[in-house]
Amino acid sequence: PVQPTREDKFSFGLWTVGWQAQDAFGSATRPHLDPVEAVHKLAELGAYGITFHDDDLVPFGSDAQTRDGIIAGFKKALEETGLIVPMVTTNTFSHPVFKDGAFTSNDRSVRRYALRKVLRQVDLAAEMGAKTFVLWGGREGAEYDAAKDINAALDRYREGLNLVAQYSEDKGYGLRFAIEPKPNEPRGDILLPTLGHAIAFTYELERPELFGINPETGHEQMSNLNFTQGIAQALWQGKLFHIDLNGQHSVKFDQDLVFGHGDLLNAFSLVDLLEHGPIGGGPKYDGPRHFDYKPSRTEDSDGVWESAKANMRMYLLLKERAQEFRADPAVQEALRASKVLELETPTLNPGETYQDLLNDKSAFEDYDVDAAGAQGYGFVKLHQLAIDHLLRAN
Ligand code: GLT
Ligand code: MN
Ligand code: MN
Ligand code: MN
Repeated sequence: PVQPTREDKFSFGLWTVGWQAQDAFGSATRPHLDPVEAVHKLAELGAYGITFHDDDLVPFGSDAQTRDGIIAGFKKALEETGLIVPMVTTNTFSHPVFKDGAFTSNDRSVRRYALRKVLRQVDLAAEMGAKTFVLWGGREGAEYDAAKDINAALDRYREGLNLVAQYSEDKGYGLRFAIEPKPNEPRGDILLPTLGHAIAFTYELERPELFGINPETGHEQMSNLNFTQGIAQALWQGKLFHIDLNGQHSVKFDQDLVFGHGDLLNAFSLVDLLEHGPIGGGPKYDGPRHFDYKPSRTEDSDGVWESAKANMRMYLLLKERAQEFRADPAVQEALRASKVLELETPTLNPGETYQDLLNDKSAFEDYDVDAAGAQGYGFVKLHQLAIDHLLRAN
């Protein structure tokens, strides 16, 4: 049962398994990974998809002939393995030209260059059959308050995203765009730092229905937020277009650990939500289970593939535990006792008005607030049942 299959919809960024482990303090510890080899290896391990930035596949600055050759070789590997490309994205953060941002650089010529780079990748997304286009604005931000006019930067961010969506629509590509939030790193502060900021921003765009989000576990946890709760809200708002799964231990640098190797309890509730939807019913996520992690710098290439496997294994193990949790009669009983399912019932009766509510003495004048205040909700018992399932202690 913990053997991944295509139906599990597991996908990996080329930049994840391909990361050579250069960090701010040290150089690469692993050799370059050929994208063609990555395709074959991921297919062998049971993934169904691979995603990439333009520069992950075709080195920055390659000439047209080199680019065409690499893309053709990559496509051939996809055909041979049946792996698909559900999502692509653009690197608008590595080259020094982007050091003050891409769509929101103070330098207008940089913004125009960034738009051209993204439009070229939109074409490739369509060519590869991708459905989702991710935009992580890692350099859109500042270290110094006086250095960035946030009002103008948000105007330019909006201008850029509107243009990209217009282009895709005019070409008939049918892409959906997913903004990926992150609070900081590499910039001191990044624009659209949390999923809440990003969702709100999509409603300021010309075509809000084309824009959703691609939240990453660790990025929300870097802000000390509850990832499962954020995902539940994104689903509720119809904005969960894609997801980046990984592991993080609370508030520190972006760890990009294997999924579940950080906050395990939150990973359990997340898988339960993704697989089963809200406990009382509601919108479910049907997209790729995309891992955006970094194989630790200590690992050699065997360790890279072990860690790729670990992501899928963690997800499937948590899925099993969550299935048992939902099916357990003791859990059903605890949910009832905790009134969790009572939250589905609207607060007013059908057709009831505020006047009816004002006339209802049982709701206020005769209401026994002391009795209601004294009741226990039994949440700890419910939570312990979840942990018992997680630890297989039932
Ligand atoms: C970069 C970032 C990730 C994003 C990638 C998409 S790039 O690796 O750290 O979180 O998902 O641009
Ligand atoms: Mn990510
Ligand atoms: Mn990250
Ligand atoms: Mn990352």
